[in-house]
Amino acid sequence: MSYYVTTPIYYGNGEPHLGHAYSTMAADILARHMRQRGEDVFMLTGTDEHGEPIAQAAEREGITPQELVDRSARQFRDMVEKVDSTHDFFIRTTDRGHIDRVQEVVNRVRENGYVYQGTYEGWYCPRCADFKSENEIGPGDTCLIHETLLQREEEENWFFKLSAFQKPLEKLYEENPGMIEPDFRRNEALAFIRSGLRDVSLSRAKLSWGVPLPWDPEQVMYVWFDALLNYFTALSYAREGEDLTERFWPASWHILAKDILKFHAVYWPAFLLAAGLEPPRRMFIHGYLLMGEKKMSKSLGNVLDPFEVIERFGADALRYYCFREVSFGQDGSISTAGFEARYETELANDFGNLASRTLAMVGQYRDGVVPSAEPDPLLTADFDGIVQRVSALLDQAQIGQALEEIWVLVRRLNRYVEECQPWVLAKSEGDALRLDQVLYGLIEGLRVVSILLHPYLPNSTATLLEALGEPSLDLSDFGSRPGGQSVERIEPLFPKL
Ligand code: ME8
Repeated sequence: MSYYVTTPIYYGNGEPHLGHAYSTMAADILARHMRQRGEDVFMLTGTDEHGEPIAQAAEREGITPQELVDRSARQFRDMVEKVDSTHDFFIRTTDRGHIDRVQEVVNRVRENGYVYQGTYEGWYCPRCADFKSENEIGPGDTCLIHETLLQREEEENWFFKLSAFQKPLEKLYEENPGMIEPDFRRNEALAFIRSGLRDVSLSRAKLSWGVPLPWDPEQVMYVWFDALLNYFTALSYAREGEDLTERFWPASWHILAKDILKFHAVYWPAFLLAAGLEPPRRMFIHGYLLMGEKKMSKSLGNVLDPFEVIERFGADALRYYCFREVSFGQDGSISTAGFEARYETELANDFGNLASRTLAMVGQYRDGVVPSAEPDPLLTADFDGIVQRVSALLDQAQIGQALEEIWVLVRRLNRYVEECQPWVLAKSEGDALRLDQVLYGLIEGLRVVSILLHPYLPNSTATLLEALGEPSLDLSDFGSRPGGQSVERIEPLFPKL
């Protein structure tokens, strides 16, 4: 099966912060898990590099927009690499391949009769890059999101007949209830659509930093259409000399936060339908990482720098913490104190110690060779169906719940050590077979959870699996590997801070 997962493309005038890292890590966890299942996976992340705010930021700095986005793309690329994202392509909307494909698609939309010329008059927020409807305007003609003054705009440009898609979109979401997750976001999107869709500008006349309309190069594409199309265009040029569209379109999942729900749930499928293309299968709308009560955002200046966090805790800890602390789909507060607490109690103690202790005991009592034994029925029962449960949850992009399922077993293995007290069994020859069984069960349990945890903790699980003599990342049931392997002791996986 082919599996295609995307993140939003991040604004090329911003600096990466943990909120951006969050979406990319989420998509990466899904991608890694699906690869473990042997699926044909493509993951996409990247930067959104056109539009007015970028042109303005460049002007303020006295550099060209291209220079600005080159710098920003470097920072984002660096960030996604630091969080150990295994994306298959990093798209930039200034890529020639993207621009060419956008022009092709917009031509199709026009040929299909969904484009006309008109006069736009209304309120516009350059920071949202969004034309505001009546219910989106705050007191004193301000943007409800940025609390800044809106601009009154009047210009001749090209319109997209969004109104023609009101019924088709209603039908699409009614017939595909799982298309937007969580469910309350689907309801929000449907309510917006049912309240009536008005046509929207497809182009801007006063801007030059964008994709020119093929039939009227004086105008550039409205940046949201240009940006949304990245999910589609990337497939056409990500691999030189190969078009992956047939293989991967429509996307399995778009991952994004609620701030851009409207664009993804309304404009995006409408535009695809207008071009005669298939809409995406599903989108998952996650919440915000908050600092205290506030959204972490560049304009509020309360951002956690992922580079600093990784420097201190490591990428694994960051990936783990974000999906453990915050329920995926909801808003949730994060803090340095919270990082420290989970790092110590869960990563260092629950998981790291379990691994060190188990390997040390096999070293001490069995010369470093995993004993062959019948799996302990107590553990077999607890592990029963875990691979299926985690897979089913990740099929629904339930990243936090899947992690919780796995962690229950990490805790179970810790209790098992306490219950069985291998150090007592080791004292009497008569308990040798039981000790074999206990050590086998611990190693086997560690192996199964490490494989399942791999998408979350790619580095530490790779170290551990190597020490366990397990070369494969394929999902595997408890008890399916017989003993006999040599195992090695390891340094603490999560050293004390
Ligand atoms: O909106 N918590 O780009 P952007 C969680 N270019 N996620 C967060 C977050 C937070 N505090 N802050 C940002 C754009 N994000 C457009 C997108 S897509 C075709 C174009 C994540 O740089 C989250 O995924 O403002 C959010 O939707 C995205 O970054 C917005 O990134």
